[in-house]
Amino acid sequence: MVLDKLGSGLKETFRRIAGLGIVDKEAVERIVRDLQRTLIQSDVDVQIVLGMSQNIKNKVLKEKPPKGMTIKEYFVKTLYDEIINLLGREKGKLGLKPSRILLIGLFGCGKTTTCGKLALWFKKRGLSTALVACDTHRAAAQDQLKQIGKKLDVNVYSEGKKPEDIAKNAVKKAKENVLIFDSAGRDALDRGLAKELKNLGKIIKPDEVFLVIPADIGQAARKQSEEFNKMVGITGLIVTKLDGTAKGGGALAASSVSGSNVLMIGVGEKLENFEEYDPQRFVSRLIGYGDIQGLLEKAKEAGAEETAKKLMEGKFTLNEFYEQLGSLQKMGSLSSMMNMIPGLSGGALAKKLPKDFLDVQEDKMKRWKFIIDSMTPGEREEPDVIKQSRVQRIAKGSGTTQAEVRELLKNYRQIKKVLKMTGGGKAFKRGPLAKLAKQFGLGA
Ligand SMILES: Nc1nc2c(ncn2[C@@H]2O[C@H](COP(=O)(O)OP(=O)(O)O)[C@@H](O)[C@H]2O)c(=O)[nH]1
Ligand SMILES: [Mg+2]
Repeated sequence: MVLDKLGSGLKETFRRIAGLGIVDKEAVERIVRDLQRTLIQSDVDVQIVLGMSQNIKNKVLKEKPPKGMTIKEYFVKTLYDEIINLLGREKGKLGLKPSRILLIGLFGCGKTTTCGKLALWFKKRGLSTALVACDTHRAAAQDQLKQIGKKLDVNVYSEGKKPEDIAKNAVKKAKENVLIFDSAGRDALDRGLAKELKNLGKIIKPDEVFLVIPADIGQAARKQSEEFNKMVGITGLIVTKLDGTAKGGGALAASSVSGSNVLMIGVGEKLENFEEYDPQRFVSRLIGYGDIQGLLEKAKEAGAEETAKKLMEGKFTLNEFYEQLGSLQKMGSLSSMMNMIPGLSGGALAKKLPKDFLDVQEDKMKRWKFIIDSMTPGEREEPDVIKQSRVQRIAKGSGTTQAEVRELLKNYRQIKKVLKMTGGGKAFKRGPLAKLAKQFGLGA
């Protein structure tokens, strides 16, 4: 499988998010550290990893999730989007028209094989195609291409001694719509290779010059792509051997910041193992978007479960309220739970929940906790006893204002009222909530 390790590492990260009780700063940072490890093992450049980590933290910890999304879902979505962003820019598209294509790259990167893959690609799509064997450096190179041509039943032009002559002859003779030129590699992009490729370019006048990059060079793909582009000019990248390396993620991430677009990927030695590169599709296959959807569903249930438990007990004092403050998304889940209750059209009850409460900011939650901490156990159990003089005392003791204490009490009462309207604990045994409770494994 392509990028096995990266895929399983990322899946694990998503699973961890789904399993989170509370999505707070510490949890986000812990998960981002896991993610960093996974990416660095895949040879993604450290600077890129750090930039991505910062993006994720900023979004999840500082931005408000879009409406109707819990913070956990938002975390999952943010991570998913960032991975797509990391691994690619745009979807690769190989034009299906008469064209001359020159493949370049270092020794063993997969040029000759990719020539065959391209020929098959065009042939399958109805374009007459031929190969041109311009690699005269390695003795067996032309034979290799001829064998591929034979397999595909396409012409292979090889007449001439020097690469330039072979190209010239082919351009003159060939009638095929698509001409694919193989070229020689080197250990490094030296001046000899640059000169040879420039000369070939002058004769061929290629519509496309594709640099072939093997995924196993990881993050070095960036430098290689930039060097080739500067010296000879390229129109796109083909990343090969994605099937056989743990560094593929690094190679794709590096390619995506190199300024050239990855058009095609090689995912095996066979000529059929060749695909257009669509980062979005690639990532959804890598991680399994179906799996992610499932995780999102689970995340929702996990949050709702504890709230449901409390409701079942029919108890909702400031102590329960305090516990719920521990996690934003739980109250978000409460509102989505309300929405699910049959007979409460359009989530009418959810609408009655103080909107403020559902969007409580982390900072506010902290202050509310201080306030409740300053109350006596009796006040927490029986908040109705909190009158003006107590409000004053509590505000002073918690370092907050009286308005804040009153705001908290108001929110608490509103939520309690909503819970009463749903029948509280009793409704879980009979009535509309029973079905829901069962779904959470809480029903009788
Ligand atoms: N696993 C795998 N091997 C590949 C892929 N592309 C090329 N190869 C192998 O890489 C080796 C070098 O390929 P070749 O086309 O001769 O490279 P060249 O020197 O650039 O022409 C060969 O053994 C190919 O079978 C690929 O996508 N996946
Ligand atoms: Mg070759």
